Amino acid sequence: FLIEDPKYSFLKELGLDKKNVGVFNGKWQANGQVIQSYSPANGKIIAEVQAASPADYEACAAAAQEAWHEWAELPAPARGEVVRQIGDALREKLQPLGQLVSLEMGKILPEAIGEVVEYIHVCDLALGLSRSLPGTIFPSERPGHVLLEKWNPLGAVGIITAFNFPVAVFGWNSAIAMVCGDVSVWKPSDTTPLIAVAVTKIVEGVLAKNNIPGAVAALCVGGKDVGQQLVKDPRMKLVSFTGSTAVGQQVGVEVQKRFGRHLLELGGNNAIIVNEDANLDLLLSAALFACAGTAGQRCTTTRRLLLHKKVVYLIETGILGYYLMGTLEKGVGSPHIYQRGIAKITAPYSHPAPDQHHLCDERFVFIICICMGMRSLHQLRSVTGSPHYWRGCHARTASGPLAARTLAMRRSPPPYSEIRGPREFHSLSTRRRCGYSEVVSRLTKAFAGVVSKIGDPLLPETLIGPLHTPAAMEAFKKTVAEAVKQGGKIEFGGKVIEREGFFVEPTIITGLSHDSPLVQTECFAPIVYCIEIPDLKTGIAYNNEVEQGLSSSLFTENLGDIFKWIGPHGSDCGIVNINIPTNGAEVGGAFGGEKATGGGRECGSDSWKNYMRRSTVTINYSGAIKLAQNIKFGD
Ligand code: UN1
Repeated sequence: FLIEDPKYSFLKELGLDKKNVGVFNGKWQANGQVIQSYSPANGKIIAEVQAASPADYEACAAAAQEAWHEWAELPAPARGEVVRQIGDALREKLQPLGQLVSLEMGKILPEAIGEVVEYIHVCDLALGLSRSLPGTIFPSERPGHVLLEKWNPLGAVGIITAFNFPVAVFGWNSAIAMVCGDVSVWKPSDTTPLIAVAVTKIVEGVLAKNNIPGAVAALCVGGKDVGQQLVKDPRMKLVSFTGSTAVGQQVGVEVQKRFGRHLLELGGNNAIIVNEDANLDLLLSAALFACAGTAGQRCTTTRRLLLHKKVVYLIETGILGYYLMGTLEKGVGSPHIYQRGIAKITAPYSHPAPDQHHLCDERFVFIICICMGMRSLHQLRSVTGSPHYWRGCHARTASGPLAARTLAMRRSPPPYSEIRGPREFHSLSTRRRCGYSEVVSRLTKAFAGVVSKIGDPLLPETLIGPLHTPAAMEAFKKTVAEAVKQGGKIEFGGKVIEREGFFVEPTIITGLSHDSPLVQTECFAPIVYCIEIPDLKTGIAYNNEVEQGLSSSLFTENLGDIFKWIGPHGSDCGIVNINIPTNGAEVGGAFGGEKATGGGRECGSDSWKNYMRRSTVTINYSGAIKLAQNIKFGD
């Protein structure tokens, strides 16, 4: 057992043992089968957890139900205070809990810690919510009447979570449900039971300190059988389920049969559209995390890159040159130069037409940049970008007396005393069209750069950890083989890495049609399909044609296209990003997706409404009965 190895002493810090009880109903007691938890990085057993028997589940649900009465009676701010303390307890255990996530789930340590941070953030959010849960008063059409909305807790909620976010997704549900006045029964993935036990112990500590029954946050480690029991249980007023679309659909149907509520977070088949004018440097660093981060095991991982066939490639960043700034009376003589210095051009910008940006009245400000190595003013003109970044200023290339001055300056740089700077410019860059194939080749280079950083997720130099199970590795192999059979080309990766643990190479595949069954299917591994698009409209159509609708992103600098993308004919996903990866959402917004992703929303915004029931209340203080719609009935 790895738990006996001093290298993993953090397991003991979390109160874990060689044999652990996986059921908590206020007391730790389990009678089900014993699960061995493996580290995906080496296939070795970490420790054991005893799962729930059907009777154990029953005891959990009953204890949670019982605890609810007390919990629901606490004022929301008092519940918020308990959640705040849970956040603090998580802060104290951030490091060891992150390490456990890394060891048992397999994601790299910074991401594992990030996941615990996500739970902490939700605690902060829930704390605020506990003092601001709204209830609206509407104007009544009847005199002497008040029409209002009162929100009450649901009761017990069932939380079924997946292996890939074994802490955060529980946290999203639990923290919000708690301030809403609900209690929960948590059924974690049976491949991450140690994490569930460790998290529950942290929550238990806080509840005990506040003399609150532990069953407010009950835990029931188990497999499909426990899940089914929970889904069918009418005491579970809401079932929040994260997992595959296939299982989620069954959960939805079962819960609906008993008119329970469900919140489904199912599969994704997320795309990034790379528009013609996208900033490729941004795209490449985003795409690496989006496609290969977490070894492709986020429901928000980018599975499809939809690349405009004429993407503009910005070659240079960080050119050094000189600049002059001054004013020139329209149509007259020589310019007045008020500033010159060294220009450091840091971020490329792709808008090509300075002349589209108009000037302040009869004088205008100009900015000249003479890039080192520039052969002619003509060439300078061809690389001058947009002056967006200086309000009221205008970028011009040189002509007339200004040209002479510029050339002179190029031959002999201004005296040192006159040089200010370096000043950062954002608008100059050399641009050329490169298109789809060059983007793919740059992406391939970026992927190649991380291969040496695949390894033990607990080591600081590692960027990509293992897949979670041997079954996931098999699914990866099968998908790659099928892609090749269907005429796809492996541009990079495609292989299982020969070492202990479940490691695969991040993989780029081209040559498959946008509507081929493989491209339309989510494979929970680091495989991305590159597909060429002739224009944004087609890109949006491809983005939307898959059955899932979780996350999406568009890389562009074009304001009009951004509004198309977020508008009624834009992305049909729950998460619609611009110039960021598809994954890595913050907790402040509502998280979830449309269509086969299930339609649920968790975390921020008004997701709390899922965990409460709404009563519409009309109070008559007029002393007389008056019917709505002014109906006269009898006298
Ligand atoms: C998941 O993969 O189930 O947006 C959740 C993200 C994370 C959550 C992912 N904040 O990638």
